[in-house]
Amino acid sequence: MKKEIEKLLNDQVRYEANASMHYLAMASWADVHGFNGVSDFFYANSEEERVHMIKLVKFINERGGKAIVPALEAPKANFETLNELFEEFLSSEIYVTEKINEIIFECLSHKDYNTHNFMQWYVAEQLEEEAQARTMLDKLNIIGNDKTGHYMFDRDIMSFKATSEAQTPE
Ligand code: OFO
Repeated sequence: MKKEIEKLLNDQVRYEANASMHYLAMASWADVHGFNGVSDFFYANSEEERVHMIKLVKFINERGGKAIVPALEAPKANFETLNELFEEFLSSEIYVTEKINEIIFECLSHKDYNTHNFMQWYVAEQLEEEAQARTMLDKLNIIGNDKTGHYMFDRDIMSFKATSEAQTPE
């Protein structure tokens, strides 16, 4: 594996690890504020990001590179509103998508078609996650400051997730 690609993949390990910790902090905030559905949603997302990170670590090592387990900064722990939480979720996903696109670009310019192929899974995953974050933020924007609306959003969030997954084209 080319050193440039190995470096980008190791950077990606850090972004996935950061997303995992970021979502863990969001889950914990929701947990202590009584939003149990939102908290379950972010605990599950934190776990998913950890899986994405491990997949990259294994790939780098299998291809003769050396995966680096990164040191991380503490994630933001306090949020004012559910909207703020989901705005951060969407911007985190948009950021990760940009980073994945950079890897795809470099894979093509270095003719690394194996890594390009491997990264297609991440491209599809980002499409789904960004769409999901947008749907949830749209719902919260409709709800505004209505407490009953927040209660119902929290109750229904896992079914939104299931629905958006079912709607994702193969
Ligand atoms: Fe790793 O899937 Fe989004 O960030």
